[in-house]
Amino acid sequence: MSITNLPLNCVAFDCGSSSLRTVVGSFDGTRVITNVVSQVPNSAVNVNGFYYWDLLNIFESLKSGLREACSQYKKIDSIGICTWGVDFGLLDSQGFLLSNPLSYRNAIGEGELSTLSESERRWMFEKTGIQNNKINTLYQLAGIKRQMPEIFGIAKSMLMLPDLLQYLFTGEMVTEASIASTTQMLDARSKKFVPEVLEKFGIPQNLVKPLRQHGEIIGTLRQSIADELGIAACPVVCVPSHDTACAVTAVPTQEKDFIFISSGTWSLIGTEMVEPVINKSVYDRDFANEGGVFNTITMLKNSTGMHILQCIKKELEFNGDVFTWNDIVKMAAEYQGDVPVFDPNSSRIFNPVSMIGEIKNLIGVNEVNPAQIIASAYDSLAFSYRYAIEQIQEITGITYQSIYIVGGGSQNRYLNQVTADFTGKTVVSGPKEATSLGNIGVQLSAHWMDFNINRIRTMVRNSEKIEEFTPNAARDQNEIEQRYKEYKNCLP
Ligand code: LFR
Repeated sequence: MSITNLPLNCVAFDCGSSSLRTVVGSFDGTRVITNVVSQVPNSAVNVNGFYYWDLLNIFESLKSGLREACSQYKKIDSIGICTWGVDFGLLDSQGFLLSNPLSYRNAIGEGELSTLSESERRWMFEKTGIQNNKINTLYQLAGIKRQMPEIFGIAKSMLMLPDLLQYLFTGEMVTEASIASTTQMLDARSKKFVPEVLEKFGIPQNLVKPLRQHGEIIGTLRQSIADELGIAACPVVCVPSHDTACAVTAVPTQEKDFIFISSGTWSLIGTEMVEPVINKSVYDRDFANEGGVFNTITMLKNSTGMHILQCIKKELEFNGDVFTWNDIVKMAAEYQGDVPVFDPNSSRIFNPVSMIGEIKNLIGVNEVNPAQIIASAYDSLAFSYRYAIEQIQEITGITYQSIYIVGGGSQNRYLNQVTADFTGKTVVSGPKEATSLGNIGVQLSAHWMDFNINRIRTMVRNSEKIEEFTPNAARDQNEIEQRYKEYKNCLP
């Protein structure tokens, strides 16, 4: 493809566990203007004890997002799809979907992981570079094999969610390294599936699909969909289809060594590397060498993020009251009382019936004061960031000066300031549309070979509002240190 017909309009589908977004990026040769043409809520549906993703609704929502994009822009040059990690669909030999994809919030993988001995866990990390997390595709697949043997028995293909959506849009069954790394079946060094790992869990080798490179064309929009939407069929590009990898692509820096926090439902705290680091130091600290853009590695900690606040907000709204995110932040900012801290990664708040109730128990208070719960949640998140960043510095031996917070959560100015205060580092926040910008940036590399990572990041910096937060010198340092100690005492 060539970059002759500017502006180029790229559609990025950004599917998150709480919203499905269609974003158009219009690139004029220097800057990109993003426009969210559609955003609809997403959530897992509980059926008979299992949480499922409503794939048909997701697909329909993306199609109507595309229809809207076409009606606003007339010419669409390409499409890229990304979603959250680890979840997948199983298909039979004819390519029919066998069930709605399960959600990683099910406990199905937990039992499988818990049967592994310490040496097996180490072996898994050594083979893949990925931390042993119960949500990883591999453990979910092993759980399906045990609990849903009939479905597993006739499955001939496993497609990760973005791969599955790409298949529905183009008919091509492929995968790519960033999303495939979240399976814990890929070797972070060679970016190839590890036969011994699949074998160990009885996963057929041909269940997984061939990998494509970022910037390659995966296929063309099915003619039937183009006809249905009344648009011209356009190419679908292989982008980092894991949302975290896309978000890191759009970190607005030219530094080689930097800390990122991709802030959304999860907070992914890490640094970008050329090669994976697969050693005891990383294993002991529970970091993962996930696949990044253009064969880089995002060495990161999977940490709880806005999920806590999303659950609190839902609970506060249960009786029909409405709280905006500004209301939530204001409650924390204005709260004057005691702010106890807790471990945001406690298994007790992974998928609780009542988030507020569990936090109340974790911080050991008798009365529920929503402002206190929210302030505790924000401070605990900021301490969890500091802790993870210290661990990264121990692993790499580098002292980082700034923290780049990208994604929807980067708009939370209150949390940005607390993070700067608790870490003593400058927080650079934005862009909020990092995932879509990364997706669009890699699509541009399909149109224009010279569009490498530096150019993508320069384009982001040229296009987006970036804000800086420096540590507030007026805050009592002794008090921060004392509370950080209390935070560390809560950790397992
Ligand atoms: C963030 C994310 C994380 C992944 C989690 C579950 O949206 O993709 O990277 O660990 O969701 O898939």
